[in-house]
Amino acid sequence: MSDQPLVGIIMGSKSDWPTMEHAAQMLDELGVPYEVRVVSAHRTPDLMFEYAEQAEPRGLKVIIAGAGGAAHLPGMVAAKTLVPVLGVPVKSRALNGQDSLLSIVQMPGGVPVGTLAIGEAGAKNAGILAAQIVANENEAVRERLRDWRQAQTEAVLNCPDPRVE
Ligand code: RP5
Repeated sequence: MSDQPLVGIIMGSKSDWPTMEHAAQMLDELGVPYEVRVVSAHRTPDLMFEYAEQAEPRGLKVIIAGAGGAAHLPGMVAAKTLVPVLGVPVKSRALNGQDSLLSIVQMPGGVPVGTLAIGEAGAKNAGILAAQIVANENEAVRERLRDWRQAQTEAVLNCPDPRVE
């Protein structure tokens, strides 16, 4: 596979990275090329629109957008591109990410954002879901996803006693 990024991971602030790196880790594990950028809806609005407009011509197949608090980034990017946008609500300091979740999930009909869970699990699942979207046109990624799922299942089945590490 070429190194041309197929997934764009963007986030509103550097402070979102400890959450969003879980999406990147999944894409590393599944061998999906991606790029990572800080793109803020509020602090760099012009960059946000440019990123969204250029996503499709640059060959991105999925955008994972993480943001916290007044989390407008995923929705505003979705408004400017047909590339599917997965939104990750980052756990905010004030409201534990409930504000982020509601900001991202309550899109008006007609402009969808696929919203994941708050925090690390959401970022991890966004990485897996992005790989699944890429796998629709990429058999190698599909095979790696199949193996990864199988390994996850076996890890549970092989260790049914919760007291054993
Ligand atoms: C949002 O504001 C970011 O996505 C981040 O989660 C939150 C706080 O940003 P910082 O003040 O840490 O830069 O735009």
